[in-house]
Amino acid sequence: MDHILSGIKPTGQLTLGNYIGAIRNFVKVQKEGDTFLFVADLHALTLPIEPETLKNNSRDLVAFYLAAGLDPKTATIFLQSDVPDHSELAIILQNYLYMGELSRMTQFKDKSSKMKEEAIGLGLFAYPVLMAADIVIYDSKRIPVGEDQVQHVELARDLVKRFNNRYGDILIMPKAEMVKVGARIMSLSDPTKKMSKSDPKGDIYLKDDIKVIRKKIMSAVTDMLAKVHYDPVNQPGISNLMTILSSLTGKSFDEIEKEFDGKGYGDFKRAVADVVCEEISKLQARYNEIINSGLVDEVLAEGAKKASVIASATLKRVQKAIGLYHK
Ligand code: ATP
Ligand code: LTN
Repeated sequence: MDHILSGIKPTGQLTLGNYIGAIRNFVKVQKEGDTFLFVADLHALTLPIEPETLKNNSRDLVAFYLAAGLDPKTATIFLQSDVPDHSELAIILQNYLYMGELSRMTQFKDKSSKMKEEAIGLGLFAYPVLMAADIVIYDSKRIPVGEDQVQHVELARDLVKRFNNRYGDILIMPKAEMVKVGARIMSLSDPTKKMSKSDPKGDIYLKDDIKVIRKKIMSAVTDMLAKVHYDPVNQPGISNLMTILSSLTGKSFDEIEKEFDGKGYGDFKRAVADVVCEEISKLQARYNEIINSGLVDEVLAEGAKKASVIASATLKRVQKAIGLYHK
């Protein structure tokens, strides 16, 4: 069975983008292989975060994984920091990724461009090294992610090629996969920018009050063209709402265009709001049952045990291959 792996960093409140681009897809694919889903808490440290916030976000993320339908009997759910082998492997792998390629990563450029040089941590720069370690340590073949993370998976592929050329067939080649519709949900207030949890403008949070969500959708930025039509260049706002609607209902863009032919944006936005609010209400109801039930800690303890078995075997294999004595 193929190994499937992904993670989300607990940097903030989960957004509708995280849900559509990542979590819902995890739920869909979990039965198609041996699935490993983790909370990338070490990655969350790459930008300043309060200890309490990190803790709460991590717990929340697991509760949302479960609320969305991830089954701990099917998928191994754990905290990255509970399996220290990731970090040990990253220390080794950092020697096979280079400054030039790391500095070309879009995420690094985006995040560091807003910072003073003196404040850019090494962890932010080396982010893809740890991410590559996360991936290869489970012999993962399929990596379901949103569009913004594909570049990091591509870099992990370069690393595997480089490493295997030097040492033989030691690491498994991973491949990123994205949902067909919704791999890049845009901000509702600026539909040329990605919706992301560290940028509160135009986000829909999974924990938002349902009334607030409705309001946000009803006031989403659109255009003057008065036509529900999929055209991300000229109608980015409408196209983004169509993407959200299509991904949650399974309706094609054609069907949506026909359904709203001759209708105003108000009607269209109401329809989008109805669907999003229904989906998130259900999610919140399950989340509320889970968050204080003790289930999160049970799942994490079990998950770390299962993950460690595979992680330590891969780490040994790598250590041996590169000539670490005594391994
Ligand atoms: P941050 O703002 O802290 O960088 P983020 O909201 O971009 O965080 P990540 O933790 O980087 O989220 O991503 C978790 C997963 O969700 C990844 O697979 C990522 O590609 C996906 N994802 C994030 N934002 C979106 C989006 N707007 N549309 C679709 N998928 C997304
Ligand atoms: N960088 C990812 C989180 C992440 C990840 C991974 C995803 C860390 N390690 C390994 C897939 C595979 C993000 O969502 N920002």
